[in-house]
Amino acid sequence: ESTTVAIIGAGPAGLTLANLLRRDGVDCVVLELRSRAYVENRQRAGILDNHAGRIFAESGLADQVLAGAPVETKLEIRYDGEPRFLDVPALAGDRPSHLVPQQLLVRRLIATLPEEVLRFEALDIALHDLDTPVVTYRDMAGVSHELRCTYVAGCDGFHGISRTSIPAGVLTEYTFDHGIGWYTMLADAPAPRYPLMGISPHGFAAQFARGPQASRFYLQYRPGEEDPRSWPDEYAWQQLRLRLGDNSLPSATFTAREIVEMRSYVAEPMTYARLHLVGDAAHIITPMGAKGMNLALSDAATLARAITTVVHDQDESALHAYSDVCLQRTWNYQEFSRWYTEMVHDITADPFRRKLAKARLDRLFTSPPAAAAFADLMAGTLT
Ligand code: FAS
Repeated sequence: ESTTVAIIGAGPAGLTLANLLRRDGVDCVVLELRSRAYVENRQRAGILDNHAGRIFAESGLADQVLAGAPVETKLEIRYDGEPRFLDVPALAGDRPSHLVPQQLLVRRLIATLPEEVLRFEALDIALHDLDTPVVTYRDMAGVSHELRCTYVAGCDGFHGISRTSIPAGVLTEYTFDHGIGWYTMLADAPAPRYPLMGISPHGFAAQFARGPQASRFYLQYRPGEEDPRSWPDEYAWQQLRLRLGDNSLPSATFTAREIVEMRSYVAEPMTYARLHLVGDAAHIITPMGAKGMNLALSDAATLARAITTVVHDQDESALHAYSDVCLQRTWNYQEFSRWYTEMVHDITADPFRRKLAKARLDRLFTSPPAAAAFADLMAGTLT
């Protein structure tokens, strides 16, 4: 069997790439390790930034993907309980983001692809000879398959097999441990009027809507020093009231609890022979600024455009530039995410650096160019 692009992984990156390629008449096959049900129910990101929304709008997919998705409005930041508001879409020049849960996006992107393109529960996927690629895998019946292709798109996330198929010594890998953990809890507590962040000497907290009568809460903790999984729920509620400056928060039941330790990772280059890494397969960013899924979608759009240009115009220039274009955007967002993390978290006991973080925050409310620069990155920049 043969195809132009073998896409490894049916997450946001792989499914967006498949949809964009097919829109441009380029054939592809998506090989996914897990079942359709597993992939469609994995909850993760919640925000589709404006740039990512435009990717779907420009490819005629907006109706399927964005249908009914609420538009982001203001952001409320309380410093020691003192509320201040940023109208991020307006500050970004009327470029609103959409609130789209990742599993809903994945479900909608699967629905727009014909059955024959998607191969779920593809086992033991292996890449061979990346100059003239062949992908082998086994189906659930135990039958072995061989897929010849012109290109391989490694969309299989951080723990996939694409990046590790690149020979040792080729990649330069960058890792960073932010020294911060988030304890996140789902609860049937009424959603806040706006996405809410609390900054206080007790640490960072946040409350975002997850439907009209549900909220996702976040509490900063210090990995290695604290383990929030041992915290009684009442202590978590007490910390949320303290850090969000909201004594009216009810002690509702937590329906889900999770801890996320903030780490960043980037592998360079994102291309080796005819393998192109896309999304989490190449980089991991903290959820601060909600750029993980949006970076994956931007990589997918860049690769789709590049491959389409080769297939239709025999012009390989965009494909040769793929890695550099995506890495420039990735490092731009890594810097933004770290800048944002330092601004809102209790990241240091050093009083001087705490004053710097406060000055960084105040500038957003006193300097229109500073506020516009922040909003531009929240909306998603083209580079
Ligand atoms: P994904 O990991 O989503 O998809 C990879 C796909 O490849 C999966 O379906 C996997 O099953 C499959 N796969 C893996 N190995 C394979 C193999 N060997 N063969 C075939 N297929 C294979 N981002 C945000 O922007 N905001 C957030 O709030 C946010 N919260 C997050 C919370 C958590 C707990 C996690 C883990 C991530 C969060 N992220 C968030 C980041 C997340 O959304 C990723 O950036 C996004 O899923 C990246 O999409 P993909 O690159 O498609 O990778």
